[in-house]
Amino acid sequence: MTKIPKAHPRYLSLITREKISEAEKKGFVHKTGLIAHGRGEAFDYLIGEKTLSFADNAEKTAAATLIYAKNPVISVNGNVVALSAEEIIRLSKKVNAKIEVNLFHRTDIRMKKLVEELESKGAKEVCGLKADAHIPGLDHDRGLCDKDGIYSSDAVLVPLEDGDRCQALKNMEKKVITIDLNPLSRTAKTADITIVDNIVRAIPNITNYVELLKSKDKKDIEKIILEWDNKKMLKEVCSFISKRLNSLF
Ligand code: PTJ
Repeated sequence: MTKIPKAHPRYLSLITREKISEAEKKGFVHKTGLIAHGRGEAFDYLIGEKTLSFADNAEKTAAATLIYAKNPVISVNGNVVALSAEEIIRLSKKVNAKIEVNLFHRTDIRMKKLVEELESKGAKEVCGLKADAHIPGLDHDRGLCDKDGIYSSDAVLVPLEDGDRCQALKNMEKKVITIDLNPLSRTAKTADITIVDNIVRAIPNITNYVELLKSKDKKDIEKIILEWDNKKMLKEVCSFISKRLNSLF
């Protein structure tokens, strides 16, 4: 790994970039995952590289949704494992969610490597290898899933993907939460709850909210979920970005 001095003004961003680059060398991240990461970095710059109030609210609503769900699943791809494996495992244990590896560039080798990586870091039940079910309407490998994983879930966290799986999961009447720094992505616009934040900030904050909300009454949890307006939030994000850009210079 390239040595990055702590005093560098872009230290955190450069460390995260190194993580992705190392994970690509190990075969966890697909080479196009580097492009996906760059897209995320650009949007993170636009929001000021911090968790804004609309993201914090979305993270709270995501926590409520995962607590409320009977059978929640966290779907992970190469980038997600590279950046947030430990935090994903911690969250999955707090809300009793399964973790499922679901890849666009699916190969047996990548699937096995990612499952093993998660297990070596303490994940108990990692789905994805069976691929004994199919999400209707998807004619690429993201449609492959486990019957006792994503297929039978009622709520799915689908971070870092811009595509058509979110709509297909919604067609199956699942509640879909995404984490995507790009508020304009297809997934961001389709999900029930979109968290416009960097995954490295978002997952720990969702876990904190799970700890705060877990002891609340079911009615209070339902209220948080019912009050969420995703479209309104996305409009607020776009308006925030445009105002921020206008006031910078
Ligand atoms: O591992 P695979 O084979 O499943 O491949 C994964 C790809 C690269 C296909 C997947 O990451 C992908 O769908 O890439 P896209 O289409 O570029 O979408 C990724 C989305 O995640 C983009 O909208 C980015 O803005 C966003 N993003 C990237 N990095 C982060 C992020 N959002 C939050 N935090 C990040 N660190």
